Amino acid sequence: MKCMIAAGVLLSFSLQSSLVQAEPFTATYKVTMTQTAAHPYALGANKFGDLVKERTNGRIQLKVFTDSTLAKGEREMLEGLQQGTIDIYVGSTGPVGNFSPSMLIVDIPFLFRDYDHVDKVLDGPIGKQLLADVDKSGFKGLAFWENGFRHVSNNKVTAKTPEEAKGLKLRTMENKAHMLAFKTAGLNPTPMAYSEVYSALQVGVIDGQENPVAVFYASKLNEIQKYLSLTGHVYSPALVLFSQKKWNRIPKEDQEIIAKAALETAAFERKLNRDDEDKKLKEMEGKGLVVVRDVNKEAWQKAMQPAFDEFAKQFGKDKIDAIIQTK
Ligand code: EAX
Repeated sequence: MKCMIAAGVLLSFSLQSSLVQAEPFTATYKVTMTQTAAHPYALGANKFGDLVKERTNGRIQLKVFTDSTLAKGEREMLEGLQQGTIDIYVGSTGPVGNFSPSMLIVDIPFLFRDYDHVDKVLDGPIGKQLLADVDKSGFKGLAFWENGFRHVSNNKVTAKTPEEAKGLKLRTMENKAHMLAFKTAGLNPTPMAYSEVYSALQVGVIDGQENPVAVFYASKLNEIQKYLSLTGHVYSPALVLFSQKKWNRIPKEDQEIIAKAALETAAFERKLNRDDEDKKLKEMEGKGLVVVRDVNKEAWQKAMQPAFDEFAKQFGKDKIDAIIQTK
């Protein structure tokens, strides 16, 4: 009798546990970004979410929160990832070097020559290593997307040369490489969260800012900036990062689906960003923005060279050379 009861208990236990095991994993993750719904980040995140939803039969869904709604800036978003209060980050590498030091190397001015060079480095062994490094800082690095080549804008000068832009109070990201480069070039770099830039420009707390065309256009900075000078002084990669705390709770097969979808979306997001640049510039010119195309890039590069040399000391010239020599 006792034996039969024990067997019955055992049977119901094993039935229960097999029921628990059969329960499918479901989750909804929040994707956070400083950029607007019109920016390639958001369009990329929507596609990323569609792929994940489709490939998990709707078990895993992504919800996109644009315009800094979940945190005021990218640094705060990264802190949220570490704490597990924010799930997914789509943002620039700008502040990531403060958390994962090796990442700062990609933000050195005049390091990347063109988009082809960018793709070769970020999709090759160097990019893969940098992405793996962020996993030591509370993140799970999924993919490099794109923010773009950054250009200086302001209301005062055409900024064809750094001499002309001397003393300009320029908002930068919280990025040591950018701040040092602008300081070396004679400007007055002022780091600030992106969500504060529009109003700071409006009230004149800062004279200008620097960002890729896609950001400038999506945030309508042409409404409050007179000159956009195509300095292209630095390439700004974007990253898709998951909170490691959240990531570790996802079953392995689902992790693979998510990682693959983020990586696949990279080509789509980068293409969107690149294809529309000219069109966006022309449209803003039509509305009165002065796009300064004849910038003296050599003068900007020369003025930032001492900062470049400083980075060579910091990172090791061999690491910088490995990027430059990637063909
Ligand atoms: O990630 O803060 C910035 O200027 C960045 O370019 C932007 O947030 C995109």
